[in-house]
Amino acid sequence: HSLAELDDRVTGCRACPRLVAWRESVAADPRAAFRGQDYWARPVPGFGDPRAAVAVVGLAPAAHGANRTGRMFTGDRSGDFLFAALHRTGYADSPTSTDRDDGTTLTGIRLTAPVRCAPPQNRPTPAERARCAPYLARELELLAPTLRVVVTLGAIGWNATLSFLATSGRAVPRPRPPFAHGAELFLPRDTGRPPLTVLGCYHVSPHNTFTGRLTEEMLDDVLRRAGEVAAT
Ligand code: DU
Repeated sequence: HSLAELDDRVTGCRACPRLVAWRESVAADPRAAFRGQDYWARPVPGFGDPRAAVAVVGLAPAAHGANRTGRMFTGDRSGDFLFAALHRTGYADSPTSTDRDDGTTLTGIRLTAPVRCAPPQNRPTPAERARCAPYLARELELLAPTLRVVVTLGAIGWNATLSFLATSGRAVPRPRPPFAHGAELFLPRDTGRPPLTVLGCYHVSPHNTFTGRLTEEMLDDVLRRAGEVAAT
């Protein structure tokens, strides 16, 4: 099936009782600034170009961010930092993404995550991650004809991506290379599949961006590197 069909399946998922309860309880108790808004309160599908050469794999929706707006990396400070960078580096036609109907589009890149529901304390359990993993796997398979680079934001995205690639028969080294900012894992062409590069980048959360652990320049460099690799 298609990405649109996958998005529909993701959006209707109720597989994890704890996450269903959490995403709905957050919606029932909106932040003061968002009072009166209808929270999305459902799993969040990927967003962006269905023929992307680059995928960005984050962690999970934020309770008052993507769980509110229904679009990946939209409605919180992590997303603001990422979309500004996507605009500076030419992937986004707008420096902001505020809600799922704002008309913002991405070219050459698609944003996704290994977990689609906002988890309590931003911490999905291993069982929740395992139940959600097939959605990322299917999304990356559907993107495979055009995909050349996966930018992983943080160790969870890195590990989820490497797990998928190893399971799908790609030559992921053992032991697995650990996540690091600036890490690059190159997987050569095999059995007709084009080469694929995985890039590690610190997550765009305020925890990293407010402290200067991840600067605008560092993120722009990773996104430009992704474009450069995708073009080779
Ligand atoms: O309706 P649609 O053309 O399938 O687009 C759905 C959604 O994806 C829309 O909000 C724009 C976004 N999108 C994008 O960002 N880049 C593309 O190349 C195509 C669609």
